[in-house]
Amino acid sequence: MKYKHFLLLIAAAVALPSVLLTPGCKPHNPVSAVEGDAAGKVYVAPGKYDEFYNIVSGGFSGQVSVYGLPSGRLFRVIPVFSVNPESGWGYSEETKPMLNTSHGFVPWDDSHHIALSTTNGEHDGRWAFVNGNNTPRIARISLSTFRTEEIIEIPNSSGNHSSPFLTENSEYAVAGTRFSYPMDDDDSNPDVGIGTYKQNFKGTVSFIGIDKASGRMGVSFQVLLPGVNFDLSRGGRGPSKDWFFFSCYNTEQANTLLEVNASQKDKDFIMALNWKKCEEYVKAGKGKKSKVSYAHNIYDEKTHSATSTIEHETIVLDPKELKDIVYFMPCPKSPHGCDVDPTGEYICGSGKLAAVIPVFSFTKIQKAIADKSFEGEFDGIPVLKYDAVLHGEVKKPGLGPLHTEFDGKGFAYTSFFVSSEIVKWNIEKLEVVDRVPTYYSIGHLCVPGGPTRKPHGKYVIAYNKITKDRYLPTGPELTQSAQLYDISGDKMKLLLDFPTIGEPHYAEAIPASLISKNSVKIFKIEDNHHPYVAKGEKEAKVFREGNKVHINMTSIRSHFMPDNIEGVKMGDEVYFHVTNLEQDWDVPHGFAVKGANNAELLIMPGETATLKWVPDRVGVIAFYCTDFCSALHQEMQGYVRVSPRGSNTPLTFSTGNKAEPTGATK
Ligand code: K7E
Ligand code: CUA
Repeated sequence: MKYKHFLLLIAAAVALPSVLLTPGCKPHNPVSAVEGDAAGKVYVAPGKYDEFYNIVSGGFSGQVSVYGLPSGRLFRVIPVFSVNPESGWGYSEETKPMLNTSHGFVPWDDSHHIALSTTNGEHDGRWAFVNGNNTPRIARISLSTFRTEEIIEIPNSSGNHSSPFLTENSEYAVAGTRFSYPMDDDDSNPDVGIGTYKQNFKGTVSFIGIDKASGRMGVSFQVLLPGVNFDLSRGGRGPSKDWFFFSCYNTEQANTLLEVNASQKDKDFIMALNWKKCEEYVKAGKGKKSKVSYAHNIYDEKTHSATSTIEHETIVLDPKELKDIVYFMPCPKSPHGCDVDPTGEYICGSGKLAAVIPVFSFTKIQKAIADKSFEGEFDGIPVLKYDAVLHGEVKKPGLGPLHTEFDGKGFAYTSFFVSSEIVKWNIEKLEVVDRVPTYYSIGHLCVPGGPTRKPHGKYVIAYNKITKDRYLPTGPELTQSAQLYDISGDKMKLLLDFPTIGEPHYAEAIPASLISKNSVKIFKIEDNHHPYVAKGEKEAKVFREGNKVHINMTSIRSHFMPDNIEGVKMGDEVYFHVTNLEQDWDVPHGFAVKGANNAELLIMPGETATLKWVPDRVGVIAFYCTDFCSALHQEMQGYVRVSPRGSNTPLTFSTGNKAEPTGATK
């Protein structure tokens, strides 16, 4: 809800009419808002499937959630930047390295934007990318396993907000600094006065290369920029595919009370950046090496384990020297969204405090650059003339525009936070053709395929910041809310409210047919190369390495092998490496041991996962399967005997031995 107070105060500061001070507070009658056969349009009968996956950022939850459309049913929460004890994400030994950073283990982040991979500007159903704002990172999620496969930290950055938007063929994901800061090229953040913003603070945008075959990411190059706030971005497409566009605010370069001091100028900027040219300059050796340190974390499906490597170098381009890579375009006022239409010709800026929506023309931008139609420079970067690059302005569209999506039929849909509505307008003619209220104060919105060359259309979904009276009250904290509108006709029609997890910011929706056919059902046990795997019960074993006790354990309906372990002593570190031997879809086993101060394990068929446990008392401790896997799930249990330090209880293990446990020790 961060914009609420911001906009309220700003509204006061710029003396907008006081009617604006209560965004979305006017109670609408929720019943009268829906008409006709709305229920029939969202009803997905039992046993039937939804038409779209809706992949939604979790905001301050740090995760990503997956819903079906049109039903709004929640299918999955994918752990990304935040630990998730439910599945052991960030707690199991295999996944801990995924949350490593140059600051050490960071168990949380703030994720705002989803980018689904595209080929030729169209959804290809391979990966979802999502940004971590706070400790700058980008994560890549596989859309066949719905798991996070890779997380890369962004060096020379603070507040990774304009991220992880993609180029047309997913060559790069971008990462722009929201918070500029004093930056030296040896990765130091020097100890200078905060008041020296104008002299010392810098921004960067980074291009994170994505390998076509594997999806592996790497920091390809960074562009050093003036100290302003980079907010949002979009890659060009079609004719503009070599370019990237970023909205910039705080061109006042204020370092305090930004709500007032960064709202002084009538126009800030949209930055146009030619990434193809940058690529050429990097190849020609025009970049400078910068010493940095950033974590690069990869989850390997073969070993079911992640590794984290700290990398030490990036290449930085300086547009003060390389004059033809970056241009600023004036954009009214404090722009947030910066969205490119499906043709790639039009770039829409959404000035949070602007009374118009400016639409820029890519053709005109190219001409203005060729003609050197500059009104001056900002910190060494040429500023193009507003009139020379403008296609036109949508007049009086609403209040507090944030984001724009497209339906591929020549219409744009812009979210308005302050006037709490979605406004549909004609891109060519710049005319408003329809508006609907949102309940309340919409942030992002999503048209399926909206940011691609070929939108799938059909719906627009609003992700609202304020829920108020929409659901049964649950104390001071209410669920966040999404709303589904039908856009198949001339007029938008509200169909459905559905609650969401965390604070959704951007989301994408993609036809289910592009993803469901590739969904992984099991991991093949013969392909499991985990160092502590037991590929069958005969391979189960317990062995000691100093004070570490490794238990290579198997689980299958409905027992563990072994289920009786003796010879663990106080002072030992116990590693339960549990392999789920099932080769059947949807038969996970869980694992929990009393007093474990981290999490459970939830192990998929064919997978191995490890829980570290340091016993804190002598005795016989139970462990059990946490996932109701079979009729005899309640029988799926075992015991570990913990003896005093220095005792001579031999290390033994067994399953099904009614007498004394026996078994080889290593
Ligand atoms: Cu508008 Cu972080 Cu994309 Cu949220 S941002 S609303
Ligand atoms: Cu295995 Cu319950």
